Amino acid sequence: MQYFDCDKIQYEGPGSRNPLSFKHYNPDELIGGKSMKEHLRFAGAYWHVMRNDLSDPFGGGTAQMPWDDGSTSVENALTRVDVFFEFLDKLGIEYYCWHDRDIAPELNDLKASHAALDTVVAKLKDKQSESGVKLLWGTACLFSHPRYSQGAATSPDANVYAYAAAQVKKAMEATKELDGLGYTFWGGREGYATLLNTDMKRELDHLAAFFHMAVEHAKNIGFDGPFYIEPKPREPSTHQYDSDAAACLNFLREYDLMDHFKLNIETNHATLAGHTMEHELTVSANAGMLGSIDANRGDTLIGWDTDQFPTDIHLATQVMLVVLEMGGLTTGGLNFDAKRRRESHEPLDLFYAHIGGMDAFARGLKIAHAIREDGRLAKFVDERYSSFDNDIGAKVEAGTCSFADLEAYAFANGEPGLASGRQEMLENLVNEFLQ
Ligand code: XUL
Ligand code: CO
Repeated sequence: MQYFDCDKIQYEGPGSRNPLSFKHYNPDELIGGKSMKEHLRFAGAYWHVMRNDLSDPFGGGTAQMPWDDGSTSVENALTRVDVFFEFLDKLGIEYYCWHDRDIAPELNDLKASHAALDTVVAKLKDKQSESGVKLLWGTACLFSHPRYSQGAATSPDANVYAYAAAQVKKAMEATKELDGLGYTFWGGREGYATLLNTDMKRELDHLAAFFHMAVEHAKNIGFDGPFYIEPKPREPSTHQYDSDAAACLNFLREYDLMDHFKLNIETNHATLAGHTMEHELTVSANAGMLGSIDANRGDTLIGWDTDQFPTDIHLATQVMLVVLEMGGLTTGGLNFDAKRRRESHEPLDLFYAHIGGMDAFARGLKIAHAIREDGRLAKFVDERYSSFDNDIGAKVEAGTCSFADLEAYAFANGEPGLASGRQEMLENLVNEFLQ
């Protein structure tokens, strides 16, 4: 049984005019001694590929999903597994991510939901071993059900908190069962709408306690992959606690969780936070905490999380510059947390969307590698800070001088002859490689 009306997508090179081919993503091509697929570690998002019906606040779903009977039955969930693995195979995507409720239905009571999850996980396990596909990360959906409308691990209600913990415990066990490489917390409703009804300190203490219990449970079940926190500043909450990379790092440091967590940085979340993606990636990488990436993009004309496919080659280049600089992704990958536009409702649109994202990142990788090989950009930055390499600057970096030393130096040195930052020249340099 074939669910998608296309063959396996092949690399045909930049000259191809076949929209169902890769023009740049050539999985085994070596870039700097490592294959493209090892650099990029693409992952498919179960929630967007299989469960997103493309509804929006103004209208219902448009997506054609002929394989889906629309029910919450376990049989329907099992069929989706076949569809999803055919999809991954045809695109040559080797990793995937899920929320518990994407892969299996939420039923009337928690035990029944757990049992449904077990059934689907058993099938996923078979499919993984047949295909070699790996689970990049699992997560629990702690934001759709009305019980979580006021938060999960930051709910004011301990009964909701316990329910969320039970769900995460089970989702971690499912992740472990599937040899998942990581486990993600996106704090869907972990935030607030108004401080008038919110005890922020208590909520954050509860969230930290929740994470510490997750760390303890990981030890109990032998799950050694990292936990990821995925920052996002708003939507659905007015203010979300994990608002950006710096806020997450501060939280993890404050509550002594740095050793067990890394960050999963998403492009459209970065821009909602008023940052560029490369800013968020750099903040994370500088702290040794860049774990994984949710690859998508926003729309400058729309102020919310549009989760569009990343087709911007300049943006992909910026991302890959940071990834290459930190020595590559290890447990993490590039997860397409991205959805088609509502108008792109045919199953084949899922292919065009992912082909575009994969090709954009393949180009970004090649360009970023070329920029690094060329070396002019890095050399400029090195030279820009070279006054900190010797003399007074070196003493500052070594922590061996005082304000008095600096004052004496400034008296003797006179007015500094500051060099240009050369932003435009460097933008032109990057554009040389984007041809
Ligand atoms: C929501 C979002 C999530 C997380 C996983 O904006 O990005 O899909 O990636 O819960
Ligand atoms: Co995401």
